[in-house]
Amino acid sequence: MSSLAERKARLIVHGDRPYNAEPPLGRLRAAYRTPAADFYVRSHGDLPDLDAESWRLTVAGGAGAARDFSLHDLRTGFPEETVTATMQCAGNRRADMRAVAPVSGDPWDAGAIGTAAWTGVRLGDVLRALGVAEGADRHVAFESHDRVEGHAYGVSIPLAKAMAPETLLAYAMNGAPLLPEHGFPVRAVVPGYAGVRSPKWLRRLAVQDHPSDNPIQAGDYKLYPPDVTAETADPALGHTIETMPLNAAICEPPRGAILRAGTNRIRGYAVSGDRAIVRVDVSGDGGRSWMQAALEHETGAPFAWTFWAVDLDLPPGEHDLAVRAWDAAGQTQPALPDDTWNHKGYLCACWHRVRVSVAA
Ligand SMILES: Nc1nc2c(c(=O)[nH]1)N[C@H]1C(S)=C(S)[C@@H](COP(=O)(O)O)O[C@H]1N2
Ligand SMILES: [Mo]
Repeated sequence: MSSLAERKARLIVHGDRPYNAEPPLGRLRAAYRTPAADFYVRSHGDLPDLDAESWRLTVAGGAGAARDFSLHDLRTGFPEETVTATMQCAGNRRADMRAVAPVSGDPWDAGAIGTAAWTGVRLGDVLRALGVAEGADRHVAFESHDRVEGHAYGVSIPLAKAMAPETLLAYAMNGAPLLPEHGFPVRAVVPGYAGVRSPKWLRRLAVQDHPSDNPIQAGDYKLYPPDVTAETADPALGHTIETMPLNAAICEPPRGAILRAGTNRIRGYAVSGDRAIVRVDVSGDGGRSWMQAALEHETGAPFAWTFWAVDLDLPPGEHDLAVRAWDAAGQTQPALPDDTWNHKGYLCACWHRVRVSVAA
């Protein structure tokens, strides 16, 4: 295994402490399953250094007393499941929103996303074994080992999503133990939801009748209207970001590329929280005309992204490439970042545009 420093050197680093980094888009598009070393890292505090042998997960809120599980208990007590799913930060593509007006947070390009085969046990299997009753208006609140401004990192998800078959307590990514920066030894994987709801470095979880009151859940990762500012934002009125919207990005060629005249292959990804991608349109003229891309999607992986590719015939000159995807409900993406601008820069899902020039 490479060192964290070696992996860091492969990525575009937005910050060292906390460590936040994303891969170059060409490399992101190179494999349907993103190698762990190329997978974006989003952390809010220092990376905890945990030992798999002594690690325990406390689970509370079932029929009886709270119980502790070792990694061995999880692996031997429940069937192993693998789910290929995309993880995406709510701040993915924030840089495009920042071009409209200032926003808070790191200026992620379109690389705060990745897809992996996650292996672990179903969270629902663990909860059912503890006698957790399914019911409306209940939540699973998680607590992690990392600390963010004096608190343990904590988020929650609705109990129904925790019980869904795709939601895992994962200990492996693409067949290898989780890397330290991706949540070793055990993290939650909540497919279709913003990455923030997939806590890494788990320590405790509890079934309760209210969402987590941790600041990450109660205060952050809320979607606000455009007139709300950092000063006027009331988290109680913001929409809690869970399922991710339809999105797409051009990964190749990169912004500013100089291409040869003639046929050029344009490639990227499209993704939607929980709906299928049915069509991807690509434009070589800023959205005046569109061509349909060929789609590549893994069967049996409803929460994984769709890869797309199209050959465009581009004459010499400057060109604004653009992409927009369509989902199974016949919906598509807003044209401009202005349409959904918010001061936190979340859920930037407008047409992705890449300016290139074609040499004469
Ligand atoms: N404990 C903990 N879990 C966490 C975070 C964190 O800072 N601490 N960041 C969240 C966010 S915002 C995202 S987008 C994903 C990123 O997962 P990755 O770093 O493995 O790509 O982890 C989530 N889980
Ligand atoms: Mo995130």
